[in-house]
Amino acid sequence: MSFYPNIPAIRYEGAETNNPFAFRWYNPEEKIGGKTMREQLKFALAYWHTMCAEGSDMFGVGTMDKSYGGGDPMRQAKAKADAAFELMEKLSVDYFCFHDRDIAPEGRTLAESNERLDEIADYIGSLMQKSGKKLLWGTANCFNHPRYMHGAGTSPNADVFAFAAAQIKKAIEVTVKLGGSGYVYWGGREGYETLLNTDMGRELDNLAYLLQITSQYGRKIGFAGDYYIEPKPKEPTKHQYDFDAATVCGFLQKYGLAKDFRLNIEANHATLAGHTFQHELNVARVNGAFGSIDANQGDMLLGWDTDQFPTNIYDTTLCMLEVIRAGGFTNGGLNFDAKTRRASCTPEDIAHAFIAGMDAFAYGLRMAYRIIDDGRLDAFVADRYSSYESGIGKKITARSATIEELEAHALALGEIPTRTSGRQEYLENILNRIML
Ligand code: XLS
Ligand code: CA
Ligand code: CA
Repeated sequence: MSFYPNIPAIRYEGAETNNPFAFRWYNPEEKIGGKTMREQLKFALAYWHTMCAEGSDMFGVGTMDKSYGGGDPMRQAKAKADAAFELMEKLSVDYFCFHDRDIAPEGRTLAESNERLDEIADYIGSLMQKSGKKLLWGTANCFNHPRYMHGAGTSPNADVFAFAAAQIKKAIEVTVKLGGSGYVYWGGREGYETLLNTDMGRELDNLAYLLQITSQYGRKIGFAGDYYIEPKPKEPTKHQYDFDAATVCGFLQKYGLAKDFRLNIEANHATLAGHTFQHELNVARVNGAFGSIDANQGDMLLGWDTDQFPTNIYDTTLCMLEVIRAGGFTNGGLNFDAKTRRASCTPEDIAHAFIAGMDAFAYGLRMAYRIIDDGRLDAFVADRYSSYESGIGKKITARSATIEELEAHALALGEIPTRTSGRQEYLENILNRIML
């Protein structure tokens, strides 16, 4: 039985094709930079958006049918898994990501939820074996249920903290069982609305403790992949603790978690933090914390998390440039944490959304290598800092310059000789010339 009879298997047909159900830029087996595009890009399907979200918003109910034939919730969960694997196969998407509650419905008790999760995880495990699809990362949904209304690890209620720890323990077990290469902590409601009722110091200490004990447990049961924190500045809470990449790196260092955690950078969250996607990736990289990516885009005219499929080829190009400079993905990949618009309500819309996102990133990968091969941008930056390669600059670079030496050097300089241009517009021209 097919859940997507109108979606054909999507193949690469090249830039000239007019077939709306074909890739123009994503050619999975083509080698670029010594690796296949499939290996370089590691696309993943986000179970919650693609398989679960029905298009509801604050003003209206769902517009899409994601009931997979309906009936008992466990039957539906299995049908949903069948549908997910059919879709991944047709789209040539090799990985997927899920929250515990996306794949199996929550039960009346934690024990019942765990049993359901085990049953569906085993079912998904058998589909993975048959298809060769892999789990990029798992996570726990510790933000949807009303028990988490004041946070999970940052809840003022210790019982809620314990419940969250137990839920995450189970989600890590399932991730390990399915061979996941990552585990994500997105701080759903880990933040606050008003300091009138909030002890921020205690909440941050507790959050760090939750990460410590759950991540250590994962190592104990054999999790060898990466833990990621996914920064986001706001929504649902006004002040999310994991505001942006820089904030999270500081947090990880303060609590001794930097060795074990990397970042999962989401494009739309960068926008909400007032940063570019590239900035967030760069911050992760220079802190040795680059890990994985939630690939989507926001709308620059809207102040919320629209989670749109990415189509902006400048952003995908500059993103892939950062990924290459970080040495490429190891355990991470490009997860389409994105959904079709509420008014795009057919399965075919989902296919077009994935094709658009995959082609935009494949194009970005091609352009990123073109930029590197061209060499002008790298040469410009190297030249801009060349004063650090000789004389006093070399001593600064070697951290051997004394303050007295620097003073003597400065006194001898008189006026600093030239105003040098940063040549931004010249460089923007180069970027366009390489890309167009
Ligand atoms: C929400 C987040 C979330 C995480 C996983 O804005 O993007 O979906 O990626 O919990
Ligand atoms: Ca995300
Ligand atoms: Ca988002």
